[in-house]
Amino acid sequence: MLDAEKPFLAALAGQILDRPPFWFMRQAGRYLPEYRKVRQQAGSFINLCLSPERACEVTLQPLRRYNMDAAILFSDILMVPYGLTQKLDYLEGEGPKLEPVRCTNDLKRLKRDNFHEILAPIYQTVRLVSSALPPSTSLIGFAGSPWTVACYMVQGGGSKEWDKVKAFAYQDRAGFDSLIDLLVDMTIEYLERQIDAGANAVQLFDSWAGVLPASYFRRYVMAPTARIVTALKARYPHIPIIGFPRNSGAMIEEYTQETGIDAVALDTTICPRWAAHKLQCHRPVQGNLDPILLLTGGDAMRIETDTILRALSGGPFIFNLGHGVTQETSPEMVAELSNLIRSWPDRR
Ligand code: 1CP
Repeated sequence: MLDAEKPFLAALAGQILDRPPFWFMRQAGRYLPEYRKVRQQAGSFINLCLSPERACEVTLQPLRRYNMDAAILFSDILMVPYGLTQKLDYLEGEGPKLEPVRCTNDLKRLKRDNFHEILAPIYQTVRLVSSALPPSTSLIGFAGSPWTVACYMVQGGGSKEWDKVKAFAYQDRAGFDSLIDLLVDMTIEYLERQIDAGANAVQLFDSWAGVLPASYFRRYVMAPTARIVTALKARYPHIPIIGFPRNSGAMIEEYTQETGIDAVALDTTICPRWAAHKLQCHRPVQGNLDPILLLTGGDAMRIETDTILRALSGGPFIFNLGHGVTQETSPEMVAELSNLIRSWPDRR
């Protein structure tokens, strides 16, 4: 498929389009009644991720409503620890719970031998979605970045402080390095399989990139990202890689220029005009409407959307949110935002 036929890939290749392509992080999920229905039929969230027909269906649901320029594989960043046989559960209303790995000795519990067998249904989902999409729509594969996945693996779930994972990194460098090395290897293989199955681009979600001091950011966010990019580029030079170093503040400049990623996703806190000057001159950017504006709508949402479009649509740009769609969002508000983005050429 030529980039010209897929606006999302054209923007990632550096083209400036009249109407920026768009998709939304967490565009599939609990804010959609049709998702809740399939989710219930699947029984558990893990079951949903590992049932190719159902996962394909929920991947396509938001596109039927809003016709985004890209679909994102329906799965979760924690399927990588699951493939390494770490015990994982998603508790209703509480988020993910894992049996934590807190020291070198605990790492022995992680087994990589059956990784691809365990995750084979995910590759099958990619194949199903890929063959169902129209030629103008792209399919995004994804993984969590090694640092963010390690956060959940060591902490055992979500956290405000991430004290346990930092303690591991600060006290046992060799041990923590070996966990990161394992995650770099598995992430490369995992994304390679998604690309082989039909993903047109991949995104690395680094949701907790912003909690580290600069020196550790370089070691555990930037260096592993660069290793993944180098390995994928060697085999798939034409597959674009988007990095999302959430809340990394000023470090996003170094991250954008030095990891080799093709495009950078901006979190909600990044000033779009600053990004136009400092980042978009180096790489295409994606972002960054505050997803909470989808709860309130009105002038605040319209003005903020146009501010982003005005600042960034003069360069290679993909409209997105600064973080995921929240569960409380009304589907009608997502329709309004989609229409606003589509009608930008009439207002610019
Ligand atoms: O029961 C349910 O329906 C569970 C809710 C849910 C959903 C819909 C979870 C549990 N994961 C997902 C899907 C998901 N997760 C996608 C699919 C596609 C899409 O975007 O439409 C993606 C890309 C993710 C990625 C993900 N999972 C991230 C990175 C992005 C981000 O949001 O920062 C993270 C941190 C996770 C972990 C996770 N999985 C689920 C939850 C509730 C969480 C967050 C836990 C926390 O608050 O720390």
